[in-house]
Amino acid sequence: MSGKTLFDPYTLGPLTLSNRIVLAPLTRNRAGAGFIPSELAATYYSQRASAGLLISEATQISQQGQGYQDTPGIYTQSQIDGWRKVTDAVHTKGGRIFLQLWHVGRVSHVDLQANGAAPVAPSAIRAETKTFANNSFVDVSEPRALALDELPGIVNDFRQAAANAIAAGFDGVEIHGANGYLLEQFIKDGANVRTDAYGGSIENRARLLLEVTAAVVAEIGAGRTGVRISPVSPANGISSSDPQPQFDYIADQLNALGIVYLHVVEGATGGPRDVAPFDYDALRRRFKNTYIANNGYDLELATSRLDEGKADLFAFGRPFIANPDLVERLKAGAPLAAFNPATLYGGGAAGYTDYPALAGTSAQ
Ligand code: 8OZ
Repeated sequence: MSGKTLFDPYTLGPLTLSNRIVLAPLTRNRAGAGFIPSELAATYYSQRASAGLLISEATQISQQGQGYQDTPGIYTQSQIDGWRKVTDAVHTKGGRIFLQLWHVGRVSHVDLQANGAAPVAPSAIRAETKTFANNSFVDVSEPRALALDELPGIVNDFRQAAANAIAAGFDGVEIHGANGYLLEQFIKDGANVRTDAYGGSIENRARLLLEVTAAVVAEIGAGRTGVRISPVSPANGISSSDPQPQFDYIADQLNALGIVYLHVVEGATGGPRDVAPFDYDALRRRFKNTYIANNGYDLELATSRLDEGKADLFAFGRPFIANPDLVERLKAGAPLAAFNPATLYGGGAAGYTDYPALAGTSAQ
């Protein structure tokens, strides 16, 4: 027994977190015109501010990086101003919040792209997945392969978005390298058949993620930069023939860049943890800074993994939707409310900001 509990403070780079429970990024599709976070977003995040760290919903770094209807961006001044209301509300409650930086790559639809252009990808291979556009679920569009000379522009969009996040008052950023989106499309050979310096070998396929991470670190500092990965998740029609050596290499390289945390979706995103063999403990040992574990955790599993030293922080996603005071409920052994799937994506306050806290807790 280590004696540590989930409810003890934790030092994350320059920040002191009040506990080891993290709000996982959750897409809620409630941004307003101009892809600006809604006024309700400030309420939603501040209701959950008793988590040690909040990670925002995935937020596109450019119009090209958008793949779903009504998701927020971080590439215009109005979006920065909208997010400022969120960060102020969270900080007023004593919370800490990172922004998740997102480029969907091929998981998009021509109706979400400028002038109806094709979405971009490492290779012109359409994903077997659907997205939500024009108020309905639709197949994603056929992508076009990015030219080599377009990649510096994407790295720069991530860098600028990180600067914008700091301007909006975020405590740091998380680079979305998971769930079948652009950076993972480069990493995994099911989506990347390039023959240039960004395809083929493990090193080449990791290159874009590592260049993006280095650019973000140079812009805002390693102590404010985290990365999320999902080594064996099949999310959004992605596949990999060699996840263990691929992600062992990535963990080593991210370690060398000095980033503050590695956030790992263990298993299939939102699904079974044992979807494919993978040695997460090996990643944890290679990466020397904070390891955030995610996917299907409950208090019992998180407590035992903490006790075994297998992770430092634990990200809870779905349990936070209907339990804004999840930290207090877990601590008290109180029952957890179930969320309504019908109000998960899109809409207004219903199913977003109207889940009550238990009487007497800080999330009220
Ligand atoms: C659910 C619906 C839309 C997007 C992810 C950003 O899986 C997402 C997402 C989740 O990382």
